Amino acid sequence: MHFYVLTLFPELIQTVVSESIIGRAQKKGLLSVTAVNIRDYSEDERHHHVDDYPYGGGRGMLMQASPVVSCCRDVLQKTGAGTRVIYMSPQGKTFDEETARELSLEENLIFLCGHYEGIDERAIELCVTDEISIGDYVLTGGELPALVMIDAISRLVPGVLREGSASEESFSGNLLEYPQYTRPEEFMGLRVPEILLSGHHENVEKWRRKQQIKRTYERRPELLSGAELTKEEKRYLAELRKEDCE
Ligand code: 4HQ
Repeated sequence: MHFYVLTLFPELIQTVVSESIIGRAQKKGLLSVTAVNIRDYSEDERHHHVDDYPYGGGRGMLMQASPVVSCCRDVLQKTGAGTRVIYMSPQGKTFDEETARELSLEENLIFLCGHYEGIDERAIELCVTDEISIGDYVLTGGELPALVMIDAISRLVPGVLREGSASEESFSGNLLEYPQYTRPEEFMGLRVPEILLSGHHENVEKWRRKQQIKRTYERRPELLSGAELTKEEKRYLAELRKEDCE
């Protein structure tokens, strides 16, 4: 899997990657992250400017279409014309685990990161295949969202995590995680649930599933419609709902 990040802040990308599990995966040869400096494609040979004032007025500066499109085409020449180009923007579809899974099947991905007030719409029209948001809030640049996506996608690439840990966690299966405990058995008067000390593996698994269902019901009930529950688990959920009505 090869990620290309088109940005005005290439060092920010490289620093985060080198300090994380993604960097370790890169060393193992499982993936690569290449930051491409849009400024290197500036038409302004004197000052390497890549931004200008918006037509029609308004606050701030916009990234110009030309350096963005040149930069993007340069990368597409390497990766192939069919490569998906993702523009990070609050106007996009909200990123989730399903999208991460789908994108993890691609050989190459290009992330376009805007700064200032955004990018000239024509560059988006000409280059972008997917517009994606990481959530309903406004950031100063697309770099952190691109890194969030790269992190979520990378952990799904075989070999990046140890076997099994990517599939069992929150959102695979549409249930939240169960609570976890490590030593000591008692901390500030709070004991580890007795069942976890019992050594009875089957009962532990049942307890954990119930905890997942309870948490999801309490905190993110809208996820439950996408969860696959056994007959017994459905009965437990019905019990929780009934208790709530009382
Ligand atoms: N941006 N999810 C970059 C975001 C954002 C988000 C605002 C994108 C500023 C320049 N991107 N522009 N939320 O807030 O992806």
